[in-house]
Amino acid sequence: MPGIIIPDNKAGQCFLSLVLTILIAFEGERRGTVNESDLKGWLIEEIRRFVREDEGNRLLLDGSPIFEEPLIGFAAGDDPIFCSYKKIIGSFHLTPEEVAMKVAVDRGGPAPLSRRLGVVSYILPISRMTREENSRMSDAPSERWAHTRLFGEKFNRKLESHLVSELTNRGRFAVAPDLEKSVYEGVVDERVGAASSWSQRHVAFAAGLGTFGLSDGLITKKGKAHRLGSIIVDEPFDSPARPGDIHRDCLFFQDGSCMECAKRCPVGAISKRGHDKKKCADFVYGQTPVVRERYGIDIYACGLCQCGVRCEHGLPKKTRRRA
Ligand code: B12
Ligand code: SF4
Ligand code: SF4
Repeated sequence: MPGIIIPDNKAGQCFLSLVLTILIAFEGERRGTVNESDLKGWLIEEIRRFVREDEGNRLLLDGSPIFEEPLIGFAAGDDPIFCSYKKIIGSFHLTPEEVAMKVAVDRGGPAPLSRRLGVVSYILPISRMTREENSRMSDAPSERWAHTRLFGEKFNRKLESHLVSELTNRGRFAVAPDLEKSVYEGVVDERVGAASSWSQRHVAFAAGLGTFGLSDGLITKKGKAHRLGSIIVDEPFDSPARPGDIHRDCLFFQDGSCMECAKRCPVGAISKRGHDKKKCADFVYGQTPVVRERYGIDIYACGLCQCGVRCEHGLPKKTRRRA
Protein backbone atom coordinates (compact mmCIF):
# COMPACT_ATOMS: atom_id res chain seq x y z
CA MET A 1 0.00 0.00 0.00
CA PRO A 2 1.70 3.26 -1.08
CA GLY A 3 1.86 6.16 1.45
CA ILE A 4 -0.27 9.28 0.84
CA ILE A 5 1.68 12.38 -0.18
CA ILE A 6 -0.03 15.52 1.15
CA PRO A 7 0.16 18.39 -1.39
CA ASP A 8 1.63 21.64 -0.03
CA ASN A 9 -0.99 23.93 -1.60
CA LYS A 10 -4.68 24.50 -0.65
CA ALA A 11 -6.17 23.37 -3.99
CA GLY A 12 -4.22 20.11 -3.87
CA GLN A 13 -5.26 19.47 -0.27
CA CYS A 14 -8.96 20.08 -1.14
CA PHE A 15 -8.69 17.71 -4.10
CA LEU A 16 -7.07 15.02 -1.91
CA SER A 17 -9.73 15.41 0.78
CA LEU A 18 -12.46 15.05 -1.92
CA VAL A 19 -10.84 11.87 -3.26
CA LEU A 20 -10.51 10.40 0.27
CA THR A 21 -14.17 11.21 1.08
CA ILE A 22 -15.30 9.43 -2.10
CA LEU A 23 -13.07 6.42 -1.34
CA ILE A 24 -14.37 6.15 2.26
CA ALA A 25 -18.01 6.42 1.10
CA PHE A 26 -17.33 3.79 -1.60
CA GLU A 27 -15.74 1.48 0.98
CA GLY A 28 -18.74 1.93 3.32
CA GLU A 29 -21.10 1.09 0.45
CA ARG A 30 -19.02 -1.98 -0.50
CA ARG A 31 -19.12 -3.31 3.08
CA GLY A 32 -22.84 -2.58 3.34
CA THR A 33 -22.44 -0.03 6.18
CA VAL A 34 -24.97 2.77 6.63
CA ASN A 35 -23.55 6.03 5.29
CA GLU A 36 -22.70 8.22 8.32
CA SER A 37 -24.61 11.28 7.18
CA ASP A 38 -27.67 9.13 6.50
CA LEU A 39 -27.64 7.23 9.78
CA LYS A 40 -29.90 9.67 11.64
CA GLY A 41 -32.38 9.68 8.77
CA TRP A 42 -32.26 5.90 8.52
CA LEU A 43 -32.88 5.47 12.26
CA ILE A 44 -35.82 7.88 12.23
CA GLU A 45 -37.39 6.13 9.23
CA GLU A 46 -36.73 2.61 10.53
CA ILE A 47 -38.15 3.31 14.01
CA ARG A 48 -41.27 4.88 12.45
CA ARG A 49 -41.65 2.04 9.94
CA PHE A 50 -41.28 -0.66 12.60
CA VAL A 51 -43.90 0.99 14.83
CA ARG A 52 -46.25 1.30 11.83
CA GLU A 53 -45.77 -2.18 10.37
CA ASP A 54 -44.57 -4.72 12.94
CA GLU A 55 -47.32 -7.07 14.17
CA GLY A 56 -45.88 -6.83 17.72
CA ASN A 57 -47.36 -3.33 17.90
CA ARG A 58 -50.92 -4.70 17.89
CA LEU A 59 -53.19 -5.29 20.88
CA LEU A 60 -54.32 -8.92 21.11
CA LEU A 61 -57.67 -7.56 22.27
CA ASP A 62 -58.73 -6.02 18.93
CA GLY A 63 -55.64 -5.80 16.69
CA SER A 64 -55.41 -2.01 17.04
CA PRO A 65 -51.98 -0.33 17.39
CA ILE A 66 -50.54 -0.26 20.92
CA PHE A 67 -48.40 2.80 20.16
CA GLU A 68 -48.82 5.81 17.87
CA GLU A 69 -46.11 7.49 15.79
CA PRO A 70 -42.90 7.78 17.89
CA LEU A 71 -40.74 10.78 18.77
CA ILE A 72 -37.02 10.24 18.23
CA GLY A 73 -34.06 12.14 19.68
CA PHE A 74 -30.25 11.96 19.67
CA ALA A 75 -27.44 12.79 22.09
CA ALA A 76 -23.65 12.71 21.98
CA GLY A 77 -22.18 9.70 23.80
CA ASP A 78 -19.62 11.88 25.56
CA ASP A 79 -22.18 14.53 26.57
CA PRO A 80 -21.21 15.60 30.14
CA ILE A 81 -24.85 15.19 31.22
CA PHE A 82 -24.29 11.41 31.36
CA CYS A 83 -21.50 11.93 33.93
CA SER A 84 -23.72 14.33 35.88
CA TYR A 85 -26.29 11.52 36.24
CA LYS A 86 -23.77 9.76 38.49
CA LYS A 87 -24.46 12.56 40.99
CA ILE A 88 -28.13 13.22 40.19
CA ILE A 89 -29.17 9.54 40.15
CA GLY A 90 -26.24 7.62 41.68
CA SER A 91 -22.82 6.15 40.90
CA PHE A 92 -24.59 2.98 39.70
CA HIS A 93 -26.00 4.88 36.68
CA LEU A 94 -23.80 4.10 33.67
CA THR A 95 -22.44 6.40 30.97
CA PRO A 96 -22.73 5.32 27.31
CA GLU A 97 -18.97 4.70 27.33
CA GLU A 98 -19.19 2.38 30.35
CA VAL A 99 -22.01 0.41 28.72
CA ALA A 100 -20.15 0.15 25.40
CA MET A 101 -16.86 -0.89 27.05
CA LYS A 102 -18.48 -3.61 29.13
CA VAL A 103 -20.55 -4.99 26.26
CA ALA A 104 -17.62 -4.87 23.82
CA VAL A 105 -15.54 -6.92 26.27
CA ASP A 106 -18.44 -9.41 26.67
CA ARG A 107 -18.63 -9.72 22.88
CA GLY A 108 -14.85 -10.15 22.63
CA GLY A 109 -14.41 -7.14 20.32
CA PRO A 110 -12.68 -3.73 20.57
CA ALA A 111 -14.51 -0.98 22.48
CA PRO A 112 -15.46 2.10 20.45
CA LEU A 113 -14.00 5.43 21.62
CA SER A 114 -16.39 7.46 23.76
CA ARG A 115 -16.19 10.44 21.38
CA ARG A 116 -17.37 8.13 18.61
CA LEU A 117 -20.56 7.10 20.45
CA GLY A 118 -24.08 8.44 20.20
CA VAL A 119 -27.38 7.71 21.92
CA VAL A 120 -30.77 7.29 20.21
CA SER A 121 -33.83 7.66 22.42
CA TYR A 122 -37.45 7.22 21.38
CA ILE A 123 -40.90 7.81 22.85
CA LEU A 124 -43.75 5.42 22.03
CA PRO A 125 -47.00 7.33 22.71
CA ILE A 126 -49.82 5.09 23.96
CA SER A 127 -52.88 4.94 21.67
CA ARG A 128 -55.85 7.22 22.17
CA MET A 129 -58.31 4.37 22.84
CA THR A 130 -56.08 3.03 25.63
CA ARG A 131 -55.58 6.47 27.17
CA GLU A 132 -59.31 7.14 27.09
CA GLU A 133 -60.09 3.78 28.66
CA ASN A 134 -57.52 4.28 31.44
CA SER A 135 -58.86 7.81 32.03
CA ARG A 136 -62.21 6.29 32.96
CA MET A 137 -60.58 4.08 35.63
CA SER A 138 -60.10 5.17 39.22
CA ASP A 139 -59.19 2.07 41.23
CA ALA A 140 -56.97 -0.04 38.91
CA PRO A 141 -55.49 0.06 35.39
CA SER A 142 -57.82 -0.64 32.46
CA GLU A 143 -57.53 -3.82 30.38
CA ARG A 144 -55.91 -2.10 27.40
CA TRP A 145 -53.39 -0.35 29.70
CA ALA A 146 -52.44 -3.65 31.36
CA HIS A 147 -52.00 -5.24 27.91
CA THR A 148 -49.87 -2.26 26.88
CA ARG A 149 -47.64 -2.73 29.94
CA LEU A 150 -47.13 -6.41 29.10
CA PHE A 151 -47.20 -6.67 25.29
CA GLY A 152 -46.22 -3.05 24.57
CA GLU A 153 -43.03 -3.55 26.58
CA LYS A 154 -42.34 -6.77 24.64
CA PHE A 155 -42.69 -4.76 21.45
CA ASN A 156 -40.44 -2.00 22.85
CA ARG A 157 -37.71 -4.60 23.47
CA LYS A 158 -38.28 -6.14 20.04
CA LEU A 159 -37.73 -2.70 18.51
CA GLU A 160 -34.51 -2.20 20.50
CA SER A 161 -33.15 -5.61 19.42
CA HIS A 162 -34.23 -5.03 15.83
CA LEU A 163 -32.24 -1.77 15.69
CA VAL A 164 -29.19 -3.40 17.30
CA SER A 165 -29.17 -6.33 14.88
CA GLU A 166 -29.81 -4.15 11.78
CA LEU A 167 -26.93 -1.85 12.76
CA THR A 168 -24.64 -4.77 13.62
CA ASN A 169 -25.38 -6.34 10.21
CA ARG A 170 -24.30 -3.06 8.64
CA GLY A 171 -20.91 -3.16 10.39
CA ARG A 172 -21.82 -0.90 13.30
CA PHE A 173 -21.30 -1.33 17.04
CA ALA A 174 -24.72 -1.04 18.71
CA VAL A 175 -26.22 -1.94 22.07
CA ALA A 176 -29.53 -1.56 23.89
CA PRO A 177 -28.43 -1.15 27.55
CA ASP A 178 -31.65 -2.48 29.08
CA LEU A 179 -31.33 -5.74 27.10
CA GLU A 180 -27.83 -6.47 28.41
CA LYS A 181 -27.77 -8.55 31.57
CA SER A 182 -24.16 -7.59 32.30
CA VAL A 183 -24.91 -3.84 32.47
CA TYR A 184 -28.58 -3.37 33.30
CA GLU A 185 -29.79 -3.67 36.88
CA GLY A 186 -32.71 -2.48 38.96
CA VAL A 187 -31.63 -0.68 42.13
CA VAL A 188 -33.32 0.47 45.32
CA ASP A 189 -31.11 3.34 46.42
CA GLU A 190 -31.16 4.95 49.86
CA ARG A 191 -31.33 8.48 48.40
CA VAL A 192 -33.37 8.21 45.16
CA GLY A 193 -35.37 5.03 45.89
CA ALA A 194 -36.33 2.68 43.04
CA ALA A 195 -34.06 3.32 40.04
CA SER A 196 -31.88 1.54 37.49
CA SER A 197 -28.44 1.63 35.90
CA TRP A 198 -29.91 3.14 32.69
CA SER A 199 -32.85 5.49 33.27
CA GLN A 200 -34.79 5.88 30.02
CA ARG A 201 -36.40 9.17 31.09
CA HIS A 202 -33.02 10.76 31.87
CA VAL A 203 -31.65 9.48 28.56
CA ALA A 204 -34.67 10.99 26.76
CA PHE A 205 -34.11 14.29 28.61
CA ALA A 206 -30.50 14.26 27.38
CA ALA A 207 -31.80 13.76 23.84
CA GLY A 208 -34.11 16.77 24.20
CA LEU A 209 -37.34 14.79 24.12
CA GLY A 210 -39.02 16.07 27.28
CA THR A 211 -38.98 17.44 30.81
CA PHE A 212 -40.07 16.02 34.16
CA GLY A 213 -43.53 16.54 35.69
CA LEU A 214 -44.76 16.61 39.28
CA SER A 215 -45.62 12.90 38.97
CA ASP A 216 -42.04 12.15 37.73
CA GLY A 217 -43.50 11.32 34.26
CA LEU A 218 -41.60 12.70 31.27
CA ILE A 219 -43.71 15.36 29.53
CA THR A 220 -43.06 15.39 25.77
CA LYS A 221 -44.63 17.05 22.73
CA LYS A 222 -46.85 13.96 22.65
CA GLY A 223 -47.60 14.05 26.35
CA LYS A 224 -46.55 11.70 29.13
CA ALA A 225 -48.66 8.57 28.47
CA HIS A 226 -45.92 6.65 26.72
CA ARG A 227 -43.15 4.09 27.04
CA LEU A 228 -39.52 4.72 26.14
CA GLY A 229 -36.50 2.90 24.76
CA SER A 230 -32.95 3.70 23.67
CA ILE A 231 -29.80 2.34 22.06
CA ILE A 232 -26.14 3.34 21.89
CA VAL A 233 -24.39 3.31 18.49
CA ASP A 234 -20.90 4.13 17.20
CA GLU A 235 -21.86 7.48 15.68
CA PRO A 236 -21.01 10.79 17.39
CA PHE A 237 -24.38 12.57 17.17
CA ASP A 238 -24.61 16.14 18.45
CA SER A 239 -26.68 16.76 21.56
CA PRO A 240 -29.58 19.21 21.21
CA ALA A 241 -30.06 22.42 23.20
CA ARG A 242 -31.90 21.47 26.40
CA PRO A 243 -34.08 23.50 28.74
CA GLY A 244 -32.28 24.80 31.84
CA ASP A 245 -35.38 24.03 33.90
CA ILE A 246 -36.03 20.27 34.12
CA HIS A 247 -39.66 21.04 35.07
CA ARG A 248 -40.26 23.56 32.27
CA ASP A 249 -43.48 22.00 30.94
CA CYS A 250 -45.22 21.06 34.20
CA LEU A 251 -47.89 23.58 35.19
CA PHE A 252 -47.46 22.91 38.90
CA PHE A 253 -43.79 23.88 38.78
CA GLN A 254 -44.51 26.89 36.57
CA ASP A 255 -47.45 28.52 38.33
CA GLY A 256 -48.50 26.23 41.17
CA SER A 257 -51.64 25.16 39.30
CA CYS A 258 -53.00 21.89 37.88
CA MET A 259 -52.03 18.97 40.14
CA GLU A 260 -54.41 16.82 38.11
CA CYS A 261 -51.98 13.89 38.34
CA ALA A 262 -52.17 14.09 42.16
CA LYS A 263 -55.97 13.98 42.03
CA ARG A 264 -55.88 10.93 39.74
CA CYS A 265 -53.63 8.85 42.04
CA PRO A 266 -55.73 6.37 44.03
CA VAL A 267 -53.22 6.18 46.90
CA GLY A 268 -52.12 9.80 47.26
CA ALA A 269 -48.58 9.09 46.04
CA ILE A 270 -48.37 12.53 44.36
CA SER A 271 -48.45 15.75 46.36
CA LYS A 272 -46.87 19.21 46.33
CA ARG A 273 -43.75 17.48 47.66
CA GLY A 274 -43.55 15.34 44.48
CA HIS A 275 -43.87 11.61 43.84
CA ASP A 276 -43.68 9.11 46.71
CA LYS A 277 -42.13 6.12 44.94
CA LYS A 278 -42.67 3.74 47.83
CA LYS A 279 -46.44 4.40 47.97
CA CYS A 280 -46.60 4.22 44.18
CA ALA A 281 -44.59 1.00 43.89
CA ASP A 282 -46.70 -0.71 46.60
CA PHE A 283 -49.86 0.10 44.65
CA VAL A 284 -48.45 -0.65 41.17
CA TYR A 285 -47.02 -4.06 42.16
CA GLY A 286 -50.15 -4.78 44.21
CA GLN A 287 -52.19 -4.63 40.98
CA THR A 288 -50.85 -7.99 39.73
CA PRO A 289 -53.61 -10.14 41.32
CA VAL A 290 -56.28 -7.60 40.33
CA VAL A 291 -55.10 -7.60 36.69
CA ARG A 292 -54.91 -11.41 36.70
CA GLU A 293 -58.42 -11.77 38.06
CA ARG A 294 -60.02 -9.09 35.86
CA TYR A 295 -58.12 -9.53 32.60
CA GLY A 296 -56.45 -12.95 32.80
CA ILE A 297 -52.83 -11.76 32.27
CA ASP A 298 -49.90 -11.69 34.68
CA ILE A 299 -48.53 -8.16 34.99
CA TYR A 300 -48.45 -5.17 37.32
CA ALA A 301 -49.50 -1.72 36.03
CA CYS A 302 -51.27 1.54 36.91
CA GLY A 303 -50.55 4.76 34.99
CA LEU A 304 -53.73 6.47 36.25
CA CYS A 305 -51.65 9.65 36.77
CA GLN A 306 -50.73 9.63 33.06
CA CYS A 307 -54.33 9.54 31.78
CA GLY A 308 -57.18 12.00 32.22
CA VAL A 309 -54.67 14.79 32.86
CA ARG A 310 -53.86 17.78 30.66
CA CYS A 311 -50.30 16.63 29.92
CA GLU A 312 -51.55 13.19 28.79
CA HIS A 313 -51.09 13.70 25.05
CA GLY A 314 -49.31 17.01 24.53
CA LEU A 315 -47.70 19.88 26.36
CA PRO A 316 -50.19 21.06 29.00
CA LYS A 317 -51.95 24.33 28.30
CA LYS A 318 -51.29 27.04 30.85
CA THR A 319 -54.12 27.84 33.25
CA ARG A 320 -54.95 31.36 34.33
CA ARG A 321 -53.46 32.37 37.67
CA ARG A 322 -56.01 32.90 40.41
CA ALA A 323 -56.65 36.58 41.11
C1 B12 B 1 -37.87 1.99 38.91
C2 B12 B 1 -39.03 2.28 37.98
C3 B12 B 1 -40.28 2.58 38.54
C4 B12 B 1 -40.44 2.79 40.02
C5 B12 B 1 -39.91 4.21 40.39
C6 B12 B 1 -40.19 5.29 39.31
C7 B12 B 1 -39.19 6.50 39.28
N1 B12 B 1 -39.68 7.71 39.49
O1 B12 B 1 -38.01 6.35 39.06
C8 B12 B 1 -41.99 2.58 40.21
C9 B12 B 1 -42.27 1.14 40.55
C10 B12 B 1 -42.64 3.48 41.25
C11 B12 B 1 -42.48 2.83 38.77
C12 B12 B 1 -43.80 3.13 38.47
C13 B12 B 1 -44.25 3.40 37.18
N2 B12 B 1 -43.56 3.26 36.05
CO1 B12 B 1 -41.67 2.82 36.00
N3 B12 B 1 -39.85 2.43 35.76
C14 B12 B 1 -38.86 2.28 36.58
C15 B12 B 1 -37.56 2.01 35.79
C16 B12 B 1 -37.35 0.51 35.76
C17 B12 B 1 -36.28 2.71 36.27
C18 B12 B 1 -36.46 4.21 36.52
C19 B12 B 1 -35.17 4.88 36.95
O2 B12 B 1 -34.07 4.39 36.75
N4 B12 B 1 -35.32 6.04 37.56
C20 B12 B 1 -34.20 6.83 38.03
C21 B12 B 1 -34.69 7.79 39.09
C22 B12 B 1 -33.54 8.53 39.74
O3 B12 B 1 -35.56 8.70 38.42
P1 B12 B 1 -36.49 9.76 39.15
O4 B12 B 1 -36.43 9.59 40.60
O5 B12 B 1 -37.82 9.77 38.50
O6 B12 B 1 -35.68 11.09 38.73
C23 B12 B 1 -35.95 12.32 39.30
C24 B12 B 1 -34.67 13.08 39.63
O7 B12 B 1 -33.53 12.50 38.99
C25 B12 B 1 -34.95 14.44 39.09
N5 B12 B 1 -33.81 15.27 38.83
C26 B12 B 1 -33.30 16.00 39.85
N6 B12 B 1 -32.33 16.79 39.38
C27 B12 B 1 -32.21 16.58 38.03
C28 B12 B 1 -31.36 17.19 37.12
C29 B12 B 1 -31.43 16.78 35.77
C30 B12 B 1 -30.49 17.41 34.75
C31 B12 B 1 -32.36 15.78 35.37
C32 B12 B 1 -32.45 15.36 33.96
C33 B12 B 1 -33.22 15.18 36.34
C34 B12 B 1 -33.14 15.60 37.66
O8 B12 B 1 -35.77 14.21 37.96
C35 B12 B 1 -36.62 13.13 38.20
C36 B12 B 1 -38.04 13.54 38.45
O9 B12 B 1 -38.24 14.10 39.71
C37 B12 B 1 -37.95 2.60 34.38
C38 B12 B 1 -37.28 1.89 33.19
C39 B12 B 1 -35.92 2.53 32.91
N7 B12 B 1 -34.92 1.74 32.73
O10 B12 B 1 -35.80 3.74 32.87
C40 B12 B 1 -39.49 2.48 34.36
C41 B12 B 1 -40.27 3.66 33.77
C42 B12 B 1 -39.75 4.95 34.40
N8 B12 B 1 -41.62 3.43 34.24
C43 B12 B 1 -42.55 3.75 33.41
C44 B12 B 1 -43.93 3.64 33.66
C45 B12 B 1 -44.85 3.76 32.46
C46 B12 B 1 -44.41 3.41 34.96
C47 B12 B 1 -45.85 3.37 35.46
C48 B12 B 1 -46.89 4.20 34.73
C49 B12 B 1 -46.39 1.92 35.63
C50 B12 B 1 -47.12 1.36 34.44
N9 B12 B 1 -46.41 0.98 33.41
O11 B12 B 1 -48.33 1.25 34.40
C51 B12 B 1 -45.63 3.92 36.90
C52 B12 B 1 -45.61 5.45 36.87
C53 B12 B 1 -44.99 6.06 38.07
C54 B12 B 1 -44.75 7.55 37.89
N10 B12 B 1 -45.55 8.36 38.54
O12 B12 B 1 -43.90 7.95 37.12
C55 B12 B 1 -41.94 4.31 32.13
C56 B12 B 1 -42.01 5.85 32.13
C57 B12 B 1 -42.98 6.43 31.15
C58 B12 B 1 -43.20 7.90 31.35
N11 B12 B 1 -44.23 8.36 30.72
O13 B12 B 1 -42.50 8.64 32.01
C59 B12 B 1 -40.47 3.75 32.23
C60 B12 B 1 -39.41 4.63 31.58
C61 B12 B 1 -40.49 2.36 31.57
C62 B12 B 1 -40.38 2.41 30.05
N12 B12 B 1 -39.45 1.68 29.46
O14 B12 B 1 -41.11 3.09 29.38
N13 B12 B 1 -41.47 2.74 37.89
S1 SF4 C 1 -50.91 16.71 35.48
FE1 SF4 C 1 -50.37 18.87 35.77
S2 SF4 C 1 -49.14 18.91 37.67
FE2 SF4 C 1 -49.22 16.76 36.98
S3 SF4 C 1 -47.37 16.53 35.70
FE3 SF4 C 1 -49.03 17.12 34.31
S4 SF4 C 1 -48.88 19.36 34.16
FE4 SF4 C 1 -47.68 18.73 35.97
S1 SF4 D 1 -48.63 5.05 38.76
FE1 SF4 D 1 -50.55 4.87 39.93
S2 SF4 D 1 -49.91 4.68 42.07
FE2 SF4 D 1 -48.14 5.45 40.92
S3 SF4 D 1 -48.29 7.68 41.13
FE3 SF4 D 1 -49.32 7.14 39.21
S4 SF4 D 1 -51.47 6.91 39.81
FE4 SF4 D 1 -50.28 6.84 41.71
